[in-house]
Amino acid sequence: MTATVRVRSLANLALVKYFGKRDRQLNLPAGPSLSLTLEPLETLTELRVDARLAEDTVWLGGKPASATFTARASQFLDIVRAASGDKRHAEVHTSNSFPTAAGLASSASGMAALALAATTAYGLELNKTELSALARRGSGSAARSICGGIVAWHEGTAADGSDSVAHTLRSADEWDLRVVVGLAATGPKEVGSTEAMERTRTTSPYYGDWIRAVHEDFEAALRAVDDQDFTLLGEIAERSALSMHAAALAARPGIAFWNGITVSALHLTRALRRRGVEAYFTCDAGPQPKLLVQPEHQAQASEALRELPGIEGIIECHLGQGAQLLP
Ligand code: 2P0
Repeated sequence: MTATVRVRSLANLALVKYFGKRDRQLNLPAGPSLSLTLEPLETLTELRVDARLAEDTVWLGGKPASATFTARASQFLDIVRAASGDKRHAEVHTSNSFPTAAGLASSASGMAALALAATTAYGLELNKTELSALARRGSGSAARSICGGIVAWHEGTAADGSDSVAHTLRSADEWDLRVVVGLAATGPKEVGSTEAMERTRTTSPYYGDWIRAVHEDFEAALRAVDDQDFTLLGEIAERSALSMHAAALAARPGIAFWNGITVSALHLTRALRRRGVEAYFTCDAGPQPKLLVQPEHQAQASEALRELPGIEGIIECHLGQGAQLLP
């Protein structure tokens, strides 16, 4: 039995979205993406390897995890076992400080935490780049949660995915960006993002245009981050989200992640801008609206979103660190 390894990892929010794969087996994206690693959306994971275990056992939020959740963790652990040559099973305890599988990137923080915990417990010494490539195998967006601050994930060109990795563009203390997350419904989503991406890739007439837009938006977002141009970054974030959802809506059958509250939040964001509160809307594979703001407008954006009918709560976020081992 090994000592217990403890890891803390944060979720991330994509401003230029990842939505479409060029390789499903290796989770290789069809385009680059750009994200913010967000405090306080955290996953805490504890893992120990134990020769007495006949199979991996996984606990989520203090309860035995579902068969699906356990199988996904176990498949990821198989990759780590194959790389380390250590065939023992593991006991994993993981918990999220925010709703699981509701479009709040719990798979990103969860798989990033599992990647760091498992490689440490199985004795693999990986640098951040290698860890990002490994985490990507568990969940594409997990490649980004290995890194802190403002993060770029390149789609890469290597067939084995070794260059499809994330890196930090700016650390958490270099540019103080804030995100207000609105909780519009906290149940699991109807269509998982993996399936939604694949259906969109194979059936949406807008998919090709979407991927072309991703490449353009990514290049423009890199310039915005370089220049700390908040207006440009915000405009790109809003249009990337709207384009992604447009492509998904046009899939057959169409995928509608939004609910009425999401639509109201988009209109609210634009009303805020007309009032001089510079907030930008984004949204992922679920109904939760997220508003990107600078510190001086956070209070007004938070108050407006909290008061929107149907919003059950808000989470105020700021940039945080990549996945880290805890003592
Ligand atoms: C993103 N999403 O860039 C996009 C925007 C959802 C919408 O990354 O299939 O859980 O495990 O690679 O990483 C969510 O997708 O999907 C996601 P898989 P993942 O944040």
